[in-house]
Amino acid sequence: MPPHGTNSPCPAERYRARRRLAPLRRCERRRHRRPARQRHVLPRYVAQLRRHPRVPGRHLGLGPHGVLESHKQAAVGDIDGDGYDDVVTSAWWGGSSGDELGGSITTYFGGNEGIRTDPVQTIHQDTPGVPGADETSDYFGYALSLGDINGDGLADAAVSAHHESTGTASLTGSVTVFRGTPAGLSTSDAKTFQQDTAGVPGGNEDNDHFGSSVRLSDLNGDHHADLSIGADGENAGDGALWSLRGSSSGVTTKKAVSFGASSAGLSTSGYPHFGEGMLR
Ligand SMILES: [Ca+2]
Ligand SMILES: [Ca+2]
Ligand SMILES: [Ca+2]
Ligand SMILES: [Ca+2]
Repeated sequence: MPPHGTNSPCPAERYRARRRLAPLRRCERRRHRRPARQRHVLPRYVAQLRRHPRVPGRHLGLGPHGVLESHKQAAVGDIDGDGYDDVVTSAWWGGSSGDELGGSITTYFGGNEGIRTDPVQTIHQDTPGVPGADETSDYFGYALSLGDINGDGLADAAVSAHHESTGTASLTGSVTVFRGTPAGLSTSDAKTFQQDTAGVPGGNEDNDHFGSSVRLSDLNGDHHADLSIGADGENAGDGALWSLRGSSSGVTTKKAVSFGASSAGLSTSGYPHFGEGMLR
């Protein structure tokens, strides 16, 4: 039998011949034989990809070998409000470029052709406006979340440095909040929260690891993302969670609450590390 797709009758033609129906017109034969031609569509498309780099995922976005600098943490949200989700990654072990000691986060904007692999900005604790200082093993970016805290439609960011030491409290931890703007995450009005921050329950102690997990989500339905913070080292490894409310002026400590493993009904024998992780 000659190969299908040349002059051999297609199934529709054979059916009509058996039923003694009028033969297909030329355009109808062409349409019915299309499945045979489609066998060449994929190789042709691949060839076009090789010839023309200006395709989604290549010219502006991720190509087959495109890699965003990251380790463990990444968050997605529309930071600049253009309708395309953006990506923030973290390199909390010591920075993506090697010149940050305590970790950094990097923002990549999305567009109609995918995520742009050229970074918009990299932020660490020595970036002007960011509270604190860039020190070895702060683990800035260890936990990361995006959500619209102030309700302006632009995603804001919560970033923890859960090994931050403050005063005499070693590895007590902190969480910094950045406002989303059309130019990226604003550092001029960044705010850092710790257990010693006025209005936050608890106090800074060694090995609290405040910020072992963070999550921005609207818990009370007022269209402002609220900030949940875990501290897996609280009370010698029992762990605890904090909830700080979002508002039009950002995260507020008004009505902030915290609860530990025992108040959640969990056994505190051993080291439960309540708040070590958080559902995304
Ligand atoms: Ca965007
Ligand atoms: Ca620091
Ligand atoms: Ca916002
Ligand atoms: Ca809320």
